[in-house]
Parts: sequence; C-alpha cells; structure tokens
Amino acid sequence: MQGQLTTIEDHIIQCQHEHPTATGEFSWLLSGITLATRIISAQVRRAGLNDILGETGMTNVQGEIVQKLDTLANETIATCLGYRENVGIMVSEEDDEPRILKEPSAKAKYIVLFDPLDGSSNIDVNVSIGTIFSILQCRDGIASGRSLDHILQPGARQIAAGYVIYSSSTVMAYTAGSGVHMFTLDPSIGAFRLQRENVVMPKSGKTYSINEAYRMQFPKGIQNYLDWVKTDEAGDYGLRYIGSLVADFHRTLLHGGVFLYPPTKKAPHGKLRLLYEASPLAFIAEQAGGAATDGNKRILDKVPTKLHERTPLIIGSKAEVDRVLSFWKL
Ligand code: P6P
Repeated sequence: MQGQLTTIEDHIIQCQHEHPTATGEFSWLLSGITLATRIISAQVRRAGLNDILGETGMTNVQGEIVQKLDTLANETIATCLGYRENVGIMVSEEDDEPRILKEPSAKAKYIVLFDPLDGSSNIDVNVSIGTIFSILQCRDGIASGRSLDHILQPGARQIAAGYVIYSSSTVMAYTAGSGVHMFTLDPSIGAFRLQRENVVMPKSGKTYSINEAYRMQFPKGIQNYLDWVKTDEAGDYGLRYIGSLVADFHRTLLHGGVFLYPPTKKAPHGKLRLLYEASPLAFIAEQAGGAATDGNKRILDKVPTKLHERTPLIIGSKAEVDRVLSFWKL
C-alpha cells in the first residue's frame, strides 16, 4: 500500500482482515483521534501567532502548571471523541477523574486514554511535542458505574495505541496489534498519509536518552550503566535528550537505542504515567521488536492500581534494554 494515497482510516479498513479490532467502528473511533490531532497540529503551528502560548495559571492533578495549549488539546480530543458513540470512557492526564461519556455497554465499549500534549513545557521554545493515546475495551460483566474496574487493565490488554509528534512535520504512529504503521499529515488534503508500514526498531543502537542531571538520584546500577557507556569498551555511545517523551521515543523507534526515566528521589516511582504514556509506547515498542520495562517487570504486564499511576521506564532496542537491566540488577 506504499506510494498510493492511503489514509490512516483506509489503512485500518484495508487491514481489517488481519486483526479483529480493525472493524469499521474502530476506524470511526480512530478518525476521532486523527481529527483532534489535525486540529491540535494546526494550533501548535500557530501558537506564536495566537494568544495560546504560556500558562493558564492552573495546576493539574499531576501538580504541573497547565499550559494554554494543554487545555486546548484536552478539550479538542474530548469534543472529537464525544461524537463517537462507541467511546464510553475517556481518561486524560489533564483530568482528575475519568469522563464517563456513556455508560459502558456493548455499543459504548471503548475506553480512550491519552496525554493530550506531552512535553508541553517545551511549547514556548518551539521544541517537538506530542499526543499519546491508548485504547482499551470495557470488560464484560462489570456493573456499570465502576469505571476504574474497566480502566485499570494491564497494557497487554490494549486494543490499540499510538502517538502523534508535532514537529517539522506531524507524524502519527499506531499499532492495533499487527505491526506499527506510520503516517504523515498532508496539510494540503488534511489527511494522514501512509509513510511506512510495519516499522521495525533497530535491534541495538548506541544512543542513550536520559536526564543525567539526576545522576546522583538514580539507583546505583543505573549510575554504573551511565559510567560504562562512556568507556572505551562500550565504544561510541551518544547522548540525545530532548526532554519531550514523544520526540525521544520517536527517535528511538526509528534509529534504535534506549530511553531511560529511572526512579529518582523526587519521583521514587518514576515520573512518567503508566496508563497513557508508558503502556501505549511499550505496546508500540514491542510491536516494532523492541522492549519496555520498569526495571523489574515488563511494562505491558503491570496492572495499574490507580488512574495517574507513575512508573519508571526503560524502553528501546531489546539489546540496549537488556544491557541496562544487566547493570541495574547486578
Ligand atoms: P525531566 C515532559 O514534561 C515529560 O513529561 C516527558 O515528555 C519527558 O520525557 C519528561 O517529562 C522530562 O522530564 O524531569 O527530564 O524534565
């Protein structure tokens, strides 16, 4: 399907024989996300021209200062998904509680979880930012009204996951369990066009991505890894850290290497959120042949205990993730 004009919606429907979730209703759901991210992309591109840079003066449930574009992105996604009759519950990094759009039912069976604008502290300095999303299915047989019972599922149960990076171009990557596929937004037609099918993460890569300013707060094993990468034995490792998870992950997916956000004294359980950051990116990483762990457990096996649960995250090429673990677990 390369070359011809294949939109993401076409792709889902054309592949539906490959996996059960890619039915027309799934394509309809995903079109709500692509519509929202097209609107967000347009706003991000004009951020310096409209009065949407800077802070709202509010603080979110994460204790982070909310940027104007955070709020805009959050409400845009909520509005676009609100028109999808098959979405029952929405979970956002920006919302204290889940939004119950419709009581979970055979019809309103999907749960969409998202970080509407990850890396938003970088907005004002024109650094790449992104949207991350995860799609779960409501569980059968659970009494309605107990939304957390539907939401707190391990990442291995995701129906689909993806991200959109707003950078020199706007690129969406998604998986529905049959490989990772990448699309570039073509502003001239307002559609995401197929760029690459079945993206494979390089099996290894000498790029490590971590905020070394926290070195003294990391576990000793991580400090030992950070010493090792600088030795002649390791060879020519390079450090790349954008400080925007979606951008650091996108580079890792395409070029290989490893991204690390270990526990720190300030964030003893890690800084990144399990349900709508680590889990969706772990699904993509594994579908592309990579790996993702919290240092003890595969990210996709972790059963969340609360909505905004945080987790340490080591994600990237399998050989590099295994190498980090070999130092951490010494
Ligand atoms: P630090 C952005 O605020 C974010 O949530 C991720 O996008 C990014 O990977 C991380 O935090 C950066 O955190 O502590 O290095 O500034």
